[in-house]
Amino acid sequence: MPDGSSPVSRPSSAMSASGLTGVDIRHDWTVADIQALLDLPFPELMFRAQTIHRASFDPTDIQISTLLSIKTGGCPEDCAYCPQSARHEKSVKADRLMAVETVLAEARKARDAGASRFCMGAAWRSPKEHDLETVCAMVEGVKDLGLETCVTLGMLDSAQAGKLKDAGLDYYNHNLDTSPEFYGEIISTRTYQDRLDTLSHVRDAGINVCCGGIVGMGENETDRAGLIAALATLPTHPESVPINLLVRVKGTPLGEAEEIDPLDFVRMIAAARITMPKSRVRLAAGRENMSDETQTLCFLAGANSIFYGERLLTTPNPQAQRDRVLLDRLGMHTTGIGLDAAQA
Ligand code: SAM
Ligand code: DTB
Ligand code: SF4
Repeated sequence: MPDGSSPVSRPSSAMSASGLTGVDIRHDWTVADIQALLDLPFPELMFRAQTIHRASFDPTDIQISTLLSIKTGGCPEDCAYCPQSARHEKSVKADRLMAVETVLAEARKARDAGASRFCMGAAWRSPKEHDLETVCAMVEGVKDLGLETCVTLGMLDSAQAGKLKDAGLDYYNHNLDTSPEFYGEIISTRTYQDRLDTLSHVRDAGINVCCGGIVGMGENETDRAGLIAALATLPTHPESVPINLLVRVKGTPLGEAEEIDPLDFVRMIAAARITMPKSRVRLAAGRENMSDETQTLCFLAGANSIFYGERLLTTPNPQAQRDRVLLDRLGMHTTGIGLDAAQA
């Protein structure tokens, strides 16, 4: 334990001096602090995560986002986990940017199925000006349908972030992916600092930040703590924090990565919840092969958002029906346009 302010000796934020329901937002988390959290006995970690979760959120509430790949494959970057990189042995077929109308038809379907946010992803290093105009038209159209909008297009400069803001964009997804130390093992074509720069351009433009990472890429526990520390020490915590379990795609360098202990994944969710008390923590990719029981533990650890709909970008996600049954079994409900209303 590093010092007296370690997570173990520190009072839980919901019981802190700021009052019973006061939430203490810290930006000074160290890797050692997070490592101490990850090492807590499981019941203690879960208790802390739940206490903090309940101080800011209804624990039965889940926000749902639906993803669409608006420009698939052919990406020049070399992210070792990604099936869309043109540098891997078997990458997915490259498509052109979708037409605005096609995207809007998909967004309408997502809205009618109950999603509150529509996230559009493009396999780009960064958007070209002409393509950015098309994406801005998509953002405007999706907003007109009453959905929140999110896009993930790679690196942005501040002028590009400003254009997306002017189009009405609500969230920009750009992940740190892993710790600064492990990052170089996974991606060589852009730096950690490039990612931090994009995040600050997005933040400065007044767009909400969606930023998280991936677990299960061969990183060690210190790297996992390092990812959470990097997220929780951003000048403002991301509003959304997607924690992805690596989807192992054959033909990518991480296609045969070793499976991780599901309880270690739950620990990462809990650490994200404890360190970023007001953020929506998303149980993101990797649910397709996750048991209902592991997903339930993630919700108990403070995850309160999921990707909903049978596809992520290029890989499968649980069928909507499976998610509805699970949430129903747990007595949980969704925010925004309720599933029940959407099904009625
Ligand atoms: N090209 C853009 C970029 O990388 O910023 C946007 C799309 S990219 C697919 C968005 C994020 O998806 C990545 O940063 C990564 O965190 C996540 N991702 C990609 N492939 C994944 C996989 N196989 N398993 C889990 N997450 C993955
Ligand atoms: C995020 O953190 N996870 C999503 C979203 N942001 C863009 C992407 C997951 C992709 C999983 C692999 C695929 O379907 O291609
Ligand atoms: Fe390209 Fe994004 Fe995939 Fe990296 S994660 S290869 S940047 S699509």
